[in-house]
Formats: sequence, C-alpha cells, structure tokens
Amino acid sequence: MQRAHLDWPFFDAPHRALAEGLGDWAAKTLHHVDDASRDANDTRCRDLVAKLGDAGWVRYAVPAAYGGAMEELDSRALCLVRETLAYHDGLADFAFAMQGLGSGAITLAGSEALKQAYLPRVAAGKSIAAFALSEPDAGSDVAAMKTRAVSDGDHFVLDGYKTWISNGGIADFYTVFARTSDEPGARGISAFVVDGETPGLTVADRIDVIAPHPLATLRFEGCHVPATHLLGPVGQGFKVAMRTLDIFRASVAAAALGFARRAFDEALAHARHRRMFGHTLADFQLTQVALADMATDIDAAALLTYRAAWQRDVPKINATREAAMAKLTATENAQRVIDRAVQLFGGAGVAKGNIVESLYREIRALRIYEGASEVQRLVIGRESLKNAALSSGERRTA
Ligand code: COS
Repeated sequence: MQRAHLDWPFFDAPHRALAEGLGDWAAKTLHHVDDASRDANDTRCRDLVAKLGDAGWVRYAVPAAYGGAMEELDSRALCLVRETLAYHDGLADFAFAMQGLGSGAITLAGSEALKQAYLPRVAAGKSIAAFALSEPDAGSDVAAMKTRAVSDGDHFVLDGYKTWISNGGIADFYTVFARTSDEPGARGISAFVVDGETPGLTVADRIDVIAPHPLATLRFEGCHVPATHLLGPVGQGFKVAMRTLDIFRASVAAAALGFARRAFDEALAHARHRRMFGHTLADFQLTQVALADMATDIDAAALLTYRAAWQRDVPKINATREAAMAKLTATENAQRVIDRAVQLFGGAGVAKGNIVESLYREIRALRIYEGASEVQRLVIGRESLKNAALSSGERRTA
C-alpha cells in the first residue's frame, strides 16, 4: 500500500507511526476472505475483534482514560486505521469500525460509570459493540423511529424493532435509540446501552448481504434497561446519534479509500503484466486514461477525508458538512475506481477468488449505510444554507 499521503500536513508523527506499524502488521496478518458461511463469518468476525484487540489496534476506537491509545477520539487515527484495514481485509475493517461506532455514543455522552464499565473491554477487543439506530420504517428518516422506551422508575422498558444492525446477534452490547416521548420528530428520542443478554432482546432475523458480515433485525419486547444506562439527557438521543455519525462518517470515507487503493494497486499490477496484441495492457492509452481517472478519484477522496478528520481534530471546528462531503465523494469514487479495476481485469474481474470481484461487492453498502449518498447531499446542502444565513446575518448586524 502506498504511503505518500502520510507526508500531507494533516498528520502528526504519531499518525505516521500508526499507519506504518499497522500497515506492516496487516500485510503479515490479514487477507481478504471470500464468502464464508454465516457461522464461519460470525466466528471470523469475533476472532478479528480479539486479534485486533490483542495487537492494540482497537485502542484507537476509545479515549486514553479508558484504555485507548490517544487522549481523545482522534478522527485522523480512526481514518488511518480503517483505510489500512480495508486495504487488507474488509471484515477486519468492519470489526474495528463497529467497535468505534458501537461505543462512540458512550464516549461522547455516557456517564463516568458507563465509560468505566464498557470502554476498556471494547478497547481490548473483549467486548463486541453495535449501534442500533435504523428501523424497518426509519432508515434515512431517523426521526420517524417507533421503538419506545417507557420509564418505570429504575428502568426504561423498550419495545420495538431495529434492523440492519451490524454485529446483530454477536454483539455483547448495543447502543440503542428509542422514543421516550411523543414530542415531534427528533426531540423525543433517547439513547441507551443495552446488554446483548438482556431478557426481552432477541434476534428476530439474520440478514445475508452481498459482502457477508454479521447483520440482523433485533426485537425488543418488554426489555428492561436500567435508567443508569441512559446516554446523555432524556430527549437528546437524536443529537447523540448525529454527533456519533459526524465522527464515523469520515471513517467510512477512509474505508472506501482503502478499498479503492487496493483495487488500484491490483489494476496497476495487472496492467503492467497482462499481454495483449503484442503489448502490455498498460501500453494502451485507453488503459492509461482509466488509471488516470482512478488515481485522481483516489486523491480527491483522500484529500476530502483527511481534511474532514483534521478539521475535527485540530481547529476543532464543526465538521458535519466536511464529513458528509468526504463520505459522499470517497464512497462514490471508490465504486467507480473498483468498477474500472474489474473492467481492466476483464472476465477474471468477475470471477470468485479475484480480489477486485470481492471489492466490487464490498464497496456497494458503503454508499448506503451511515447515511446514504442522498442523505450526505441533504446534509451538505442544509449546512451550506445555514452558513449562508449566518454570514448574511452577521453582515446585517455588523
Ligand atoms: N450534530 C448535532 N446535532 C445535530 C446534528 C449534528 N450533526 N444534526 C442535526 N442535529 C440536531 C439539529 O440541530 C436539531 O436540533 P434542534 O431540534 O435543537 O434544532 C435536531 O438535531 C434535528 O435535526 P434535523 O431537523 O436536521 O433532523 P431531520 O429529522 O431533518 O434529519 C437527517 C436530518 C436526514 C440528516 C438525519 O436524519 C440523518 O442523518 N439521517 C441518516 C441517518 C443515518 O445515517 N442512518 C444510518 C444509521 S447507521 S448504519
């Protein structure tokens, strides 16, 4: 994997050391695996969480006070880890990402007791995390969720369904969002930590997708969750979800970047060695045009991704718009890059066992989950209008 971008001014020395150390470890330890059965895939996912935990890489998903590697959740480190893991093994990236997304709301909004109880085990890879936001009738429109959490004093009682839950069925705990009041839209939603073994929480269905990973629909039926497991104040759950997504959306961009870089490297190697019409594939200008577009798509995605991460980490300016731009561009560009790689491979590009074939399936979901491309456009448009209103307001009051 090329590392030239590590010289960019977005990074500090610890980031460069992280990318190099993880890159060397991943090259020795990981590899893309095709189409395991559901059980084998669950087992591999559990093993990867443990392996990444033992090697210390999951520590980047948690702050230092709770067993993490860096003082605070560092977007650039999260992105570098995901980019590197995705390059080598999609399921390893998934395993790491879910530790971060599943525990992110605890880091951002959990009580000290919850942080102490959950985060060190997440960082060590000893506890598997999951994020339960979507519902059958509330995907992009999160505020339409129907799962209810009713207080009975010491507990909240949860009833409803959550779907498309990554790690559903194998997680040790879930960050669950549910409606605690009838206030309209986003206002009546609260966030909770729910242990996987809690009575009343069951797996209603497992979902098989084109790039297999643990995924399920969860059913909550009279599921009693201690009131102390509330994340942030009652009614603030929507904001907790959005703040969590603001961090992890940039890391989805980074994962897409890792997949794209891998496809590009595979395509370059293939083009340099594949002979046709008395030349190598790389000798044809048509091939060079394809490679040029791939390289440019990759750099554009990388610049937006690390700009968003840097903006959150260094000047600490709200990066909602920048993270949305990064996710939109990196996932759409990666889909194009991988598609071109498949085309350069010809028939071999769609054959099982070829890495570009698995990347072709792997990338598709990233344009949908954690905010579909359409939602990212909505976020970018709204933020742009908000900024325009703010600056014209400033001019009027100046
Ligand atoms: N950080 C903090 N607060 C935020 C925020 C953010 N990034 N985005 C919105 N909010 C706040 C708003 O400021 C608003 O607060 P007030 O009521 O105090 O004004 C509140 O949250 C509601 O915001 P908004 O009106 O924008 O919510 P909408 O219901 O219109 O939803 C979208 C906006 C579509 C952007 C949101 O539902 C979304 O991101 N959907 C995709 C969800 C997703 O990623 N699903 C995948 C799940 S993980 S696989």
